[in-house]
Amino acid sequence: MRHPIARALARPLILAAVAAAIPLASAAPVAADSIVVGGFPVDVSKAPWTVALSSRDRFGGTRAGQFCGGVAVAPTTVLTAAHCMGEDVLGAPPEQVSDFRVIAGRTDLLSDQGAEIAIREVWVNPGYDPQSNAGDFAVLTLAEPLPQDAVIAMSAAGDPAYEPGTRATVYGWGDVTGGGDYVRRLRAAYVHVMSDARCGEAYPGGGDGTFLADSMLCAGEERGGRDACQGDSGGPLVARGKLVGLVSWGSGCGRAGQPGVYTRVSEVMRTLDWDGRNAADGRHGTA
Ligand code: 4AZ
Repeated sequence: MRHPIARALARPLILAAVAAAIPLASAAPVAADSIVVGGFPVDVSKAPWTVALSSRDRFGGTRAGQFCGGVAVAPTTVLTAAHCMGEDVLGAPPEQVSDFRVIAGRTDLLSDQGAEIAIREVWVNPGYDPQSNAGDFAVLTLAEPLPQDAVIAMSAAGDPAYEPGTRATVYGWGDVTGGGDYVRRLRAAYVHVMSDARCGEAYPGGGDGTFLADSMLCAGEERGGRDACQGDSGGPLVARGKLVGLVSWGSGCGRAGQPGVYTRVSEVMRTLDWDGRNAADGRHGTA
């Protein structure tokens, strides 16, 4: 079952359970090796625009408070999932989470690599629909800029990166098994962009959710095995060197015939009136 509300409710509970069960974490070596799901370790220097969202007050310090992913698209602009900003996740409106930070340039959450940057403004897409999960994105404005080489360009509508079959990579610190096994170190997984027709078949509506091609994009493997999972939400899906998706939802993780569903970045650009000229300093249609 992948209704957004249930997922948002489940996340903090699962993270709390993991925090309480640290000694057991090492009791699942098979799960930890097997796989973001089906992935491999990656150094953040290979994907410097991948950031972690953190609140130690809310999620505890065992994994530096990481609860979602994000992606820098300009020095002071980070995109994430709207559902990561829900009160059911954060316990309060995001502006009231006083230790809410973006962690940038850090592979191992428990290292002191990179920087923890305060958030000056949170803008949740007013078109986000928590029932359907359409429009699942939010814009964070950072209090201090990231280096220009730590940002990634967004892929506009019509870019060949959206063509079905294109190889893409998803990044995150989320669950590696679907069983609540959150990791300390950044991981990546190779997946393929799927056709809207195929995705509509996978999620025709009902219990597993509805694929809406205007605002969503699917990626995965026909046989399953490689996917984003809980805790990866808001993080980047990259194809042909550009951002095409933000981790949003899916039925389980890595299941055959149940690809990961991503926020379609061309739709984010359209909503923000983002045309590349404003990319350098993060000005967008909402400023
Ligand atoms: C989640 O709950 C979630 N397999 C994110 C991505 C996927 C499933 C669930 C895709 O945040």
